[in-house]
Amino acid sequence: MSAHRALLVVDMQNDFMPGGALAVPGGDEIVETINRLARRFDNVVLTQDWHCPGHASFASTHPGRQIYETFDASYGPQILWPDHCVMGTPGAEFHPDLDIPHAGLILRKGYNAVVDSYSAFLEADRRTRTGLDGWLASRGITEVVVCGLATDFCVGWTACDARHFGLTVSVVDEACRGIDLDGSLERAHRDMDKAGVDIVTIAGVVG
Ligand code: VGL
Ligand code: ZN
Repeated sequence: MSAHRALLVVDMQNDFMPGGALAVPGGDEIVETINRLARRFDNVVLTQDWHCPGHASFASTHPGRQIYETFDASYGPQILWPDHCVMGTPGAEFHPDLDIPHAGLILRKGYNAVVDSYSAFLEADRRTRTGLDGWLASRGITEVVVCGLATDFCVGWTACDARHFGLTVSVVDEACRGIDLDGSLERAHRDMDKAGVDIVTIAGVVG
């Protein structure tokens, strides 16, 4: 355990589990792994994808658009997703077996109707901060370990942005699962590598 280190558990929500609105293959397989991992951390942050109905990242919001198409949003390319993690719905709740009562912060993101936020640090406009950088800094945390869903979207963007804010960052690959849309998993690994994110095993993290 280290007081300067936090575990970021990304988007372990029902809609990203098999049978959910935006299912990530094997998403449910990592719940127990993450519960065990979290017991080794004093500082744990849970993130929660949290969209309003009619969110800009939903294909259903854009007449004539299809799911998984890329849409030219004001802030850049936006993949259009099935409606998912709508605030206050069961799909937005955490997996019922996620058991991390000592988590100190639940950070919601993506609640701005017109801007998505894969990253737990910066919204998709790449300017609006969620406040997580300040929360970590004010608690003296300089190192984050990232796990959860999905490797190639919210985990990858969160890990790269954590580097951008000067943190030491590792991603526990076996405690993540990806969506893999048009090569997105390979691209995420390339981006993380370039950003200086370490890909580690559980043994490598908890020793
Ligand atoms: C995510 C797509 C849309 C994720 C969230 O948690 O990786 N992916 N919203
Ligand atoms: Zn989302």
